[in-house]
This record gives sequence, C-alpha cells and structure tokens, in this order.
Amino acid sequence: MIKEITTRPFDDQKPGTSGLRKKVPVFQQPSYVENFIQSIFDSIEGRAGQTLIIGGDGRFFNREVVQTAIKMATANGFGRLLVGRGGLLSTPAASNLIRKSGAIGGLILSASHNPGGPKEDFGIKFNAANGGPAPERITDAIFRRSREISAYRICETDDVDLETTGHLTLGETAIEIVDPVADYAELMESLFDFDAIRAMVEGGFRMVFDAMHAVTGPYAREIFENRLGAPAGTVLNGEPLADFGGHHPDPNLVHARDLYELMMGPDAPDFGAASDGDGDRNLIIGKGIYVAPSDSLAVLAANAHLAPAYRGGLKGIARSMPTSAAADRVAERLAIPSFETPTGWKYFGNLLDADMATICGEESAGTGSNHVREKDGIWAVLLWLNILAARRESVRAVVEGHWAEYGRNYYARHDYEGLETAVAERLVGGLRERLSSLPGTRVGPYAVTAADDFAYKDPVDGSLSEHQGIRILFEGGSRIVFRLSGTGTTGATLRVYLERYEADRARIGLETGDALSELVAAADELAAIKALTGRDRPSVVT
Ligand code: G16
Repeated sequence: MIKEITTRPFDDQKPGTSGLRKKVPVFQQPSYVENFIQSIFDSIEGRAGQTLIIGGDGRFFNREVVQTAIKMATANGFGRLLVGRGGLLSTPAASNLIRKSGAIGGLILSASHNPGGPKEDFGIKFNAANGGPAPERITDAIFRRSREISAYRICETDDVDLETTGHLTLGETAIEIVDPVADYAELMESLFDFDAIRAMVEGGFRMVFDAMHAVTGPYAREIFENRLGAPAGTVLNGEPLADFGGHHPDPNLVHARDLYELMMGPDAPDFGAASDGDGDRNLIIGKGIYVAPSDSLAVLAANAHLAPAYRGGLKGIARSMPTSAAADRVAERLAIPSFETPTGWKYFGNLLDADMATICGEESAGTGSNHVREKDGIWAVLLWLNILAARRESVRAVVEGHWAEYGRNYYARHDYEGLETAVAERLVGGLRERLSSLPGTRVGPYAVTAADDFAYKDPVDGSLSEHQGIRILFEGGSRIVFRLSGTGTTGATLRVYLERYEADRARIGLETGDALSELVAAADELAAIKALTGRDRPSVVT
C-alpha cells in the first residue's frame, strides 16, 4: 500500500564531492534517508515507468537503506528495479548496469573508502542515465529540493528477499534481484586479452589482490581466480563485511600496509593491488615498487593500445587538477588533447559522453575509461595485467622505462585531517587573498610564475565550476595545490598536493620524500600551516 508521509526538511543534505556522506547515526534519524531519496526522485524528470538500479558496498546500514529505496522507488512510479543480490553492487558495476539496462539512473549506497560500522560513515549517491555521478546541476536540484520537502512516498510492505536472484512484482513495479558480478565480469572480458593474462599466470606470474573486506571480493574471485586461473588465495580479505573488518577500506600505503609490506619483502609476488569500499579506487604495487596513482594514469594511457579495447588509440586523456601532469606529457606525445578538470569523477562524464576523452584519472587512486562512467579499480588492475602480459616486463621495468622516456613528476599529497572548519577556511581564504601578489616572488628556491583559484569551464555544456583549489605554479613545472576535501564527515581536511617535475635522467631515481622536501617547506611558508593549525606534520602522506 502506497502512503504519503508528512516530513520536515533537514538543512544538511548537500551532496559533496561524491554524494551525501555522513555518520550512520545522522542517516538513522527518523525520515533522514527517506527525505534524501525523495529529493533525488523529485529531481529525476520523467521517472514514471523507468528503470532504476539499486545497490551498495555492503557497509553497515546498506541492507536497511536498500529496502527503503525499493519501497520508495515502487511508490514513486518506477517501472523496473534492478537490485544487486545481497544489496551489493560495486560502483563501477552499478554504472555498467545503468548503461546496459537503459536505466534512468541508479542509487549507489556507499561512503567509498571511509570506514563502516554503527558509528562510522554511510553515503547515498545518485548516478544519472549515462552511468556517471550526477552532475552539479542535478546535485544542486537535489539539495534545493531537500530544503523544501514536505512529504515522501513509500510502499508499506514486507522486506524483499535480497538473497535470491529472480523476479518479483511490487504494485506496478517489476523487481529483479541480479547477480552483482556477472555483467561486470563479462564487460571486463570484452575489454582485455584474458588469454594473454591467463598464459602469464600459468607461466608462474604471481599476484595478490586485497579486497579489504569490501565489495570487490566476489568480483575479484570471479575474475582473477575463476576466469584468469590465479590460484585460490590470490584474493585476500575477500568477504564483504559491514565494518570492513574494523579497517578503513582505503587502498593507500597507510590502510593497505600489510599488502605494501608483502610487496616490499623478500618473497614478494610480481604484482599487488587493492581496491576500496565500493570498488572504484585502485592501488598498484609491483615487486619492490609502489606506483603513485598519477604515474599509474600516465603509464596506463601510454600503453593502453596493448589492450584490445584501446587498440584503435585514445581520443584524449583527462585528469583532475590536483593530479600530476605526467599524463599530459603522454597526451602530448600521442598528439591527443588533455583535459584538467576539478576533483570529482562527475566532471569527466561530459568528456567521455562526447568522446573527447577515453581514459581519465585522479591522484586519489581513481582511474577509468569510457567503458563505464565511474572510476574502476578492477579495470585498472586488469589493464596493468594486460600491459605486463603484452610487454613481458616487470612493473618496475615499465615504470622506470616510462620515467626515462618522459621525465618524472615527483608527487605526494599531505592530508591534515580533522581540522576545525573555521581554521581550514581561514588558511585557504588567506591564500586566496594573496594570489595576485604571488607571481614574480620566490618561495625558497622556487620562482612563482602563476597563482590562481582553479575554475573550470566545461567544454561540452559551458557550465562553470569555481573555487576548485588554490594553485601555485613554479618555474620548471613544479607546483603546490591547496584544497579542502569534499568527502570527509568530521571537521575539515586540508589537502596539500606537491609536485616537482624532473626531466634529467640522472635525477629520476630519488626518494619521493627527498625530492619534495624543499616544496614541503615552501608549502608551509606560503600557507603558514603549522602556525594556523598547530600541526607539525600531516595526518596522512600518500
Ligand atoms: C571521490 C570522488 C573523486 C575524488 C575523491 C576525493 O572519490 O569521486 O573524484 O578525487 O572523492 O575527493 P576529496 O579530495 O574532495 O575528498 P570516492 O572514491 O571517495 O568516491
């Protein structure tokens, strides 16, 4: 039975970099979830009779919200719902399902790499009909709606059995519980040379994949172990758990420490990788060598033609502004356009839809292509494997060969987490005020050539996104970027992105920390980080 329930708006339902992310107790407030989902539905024009995809990363509260979403979608006139079995769908798999089924969009329940549990993080995001995160125009409409909402619609009925694949009907709506892995695995098999990778594995190539007790476990087992023949046990932490085993499902050197140590050890496998809570991020480590995400993007772009899907070449390469310029050098060599967008995968959507870019990537461990409209962790791993199989070289040889050919963009990101919002805003505001006076000055050994607050005009629809990060550019291609994270749930996180370009082959083998030490000092001189925040070191360095 469909009911219309009276409600009052919440004033904090503004989607961030990637959907609405809050602590679980915030989402558990009466009608908080319902209000946000109704605000999304009210912002989808022409939803009657359409298909909607529903799934999430399996974190605490996932199942409850999947049930709510099903009952509300039914009451809001959707014609067909495709729901991942167990309420699970990785973000890239959801993107694929939206595109493949011709859905009008999808609800993806995830707070990505943030921790899960009764007191940890939850999130809801809406992806549009192209399979990608809703663009700002839609997220702004959702936020506006959330501030004026007065009622939501829900079908009062028993919970749906999410455990068995099959069809059922609720009111006028057809519901299909689908295998979350099958369509995605099929898509991957269509993009890459599985025979060559299988032959490499049979020839003794050893790999591990850390699923971090998050959503990629079942995908990784099917693809790496069942289809590519890697031995059982290749996938570590493969059971999705509501609290990710008590860890942060964040594939970086802090939270995937065990994997890193394994890969640096004496008996390291040839290849190690990890993905995050919802399966869109990736970490790549070769035997004895960590591959920074910006370098990974550049290497993948330079070698993508070795995989069947990209044999015809790339149309263009896009990266988020804070991502290093290593990929731009590849684009230049390939004589294809490169694009610099604000942080957030949603900004790549138009470029991919217009076929202006084929491969996209971000310093925050995201890489992907036009096969879906999300970044894709397992895709990145498979492209790496395909390249290694084709080149018959180690990760180290491929990466060092790349630096020798293109020069090296030394890169690091320093995060200052849990700052008081007012302090973080004062720091960025202070920099913003001084931007026009910086060009022509020196900071340590660096001469400032330009300084701005990054703004992006979308070349497809002309929309303008402003205040996307403070850029200080130095002579010789080095730079520092300051911006505040849009995905945290506690206080503010200041991100300081440091990049130094080195063309001299004799100096491409330094330790990253050593190569960037003068830039770190310059960042503090520019922004008075220590003085303003009272922190003498970042919380996380990646
Ligand atoms: C999201 C976005 C990414 C962004 C990242 C970090 O990733 O999709 O585009 O780079 O957040 O954003 P911020 O620096 O604002 O915290 P995910 O994997 O969390 O969905």
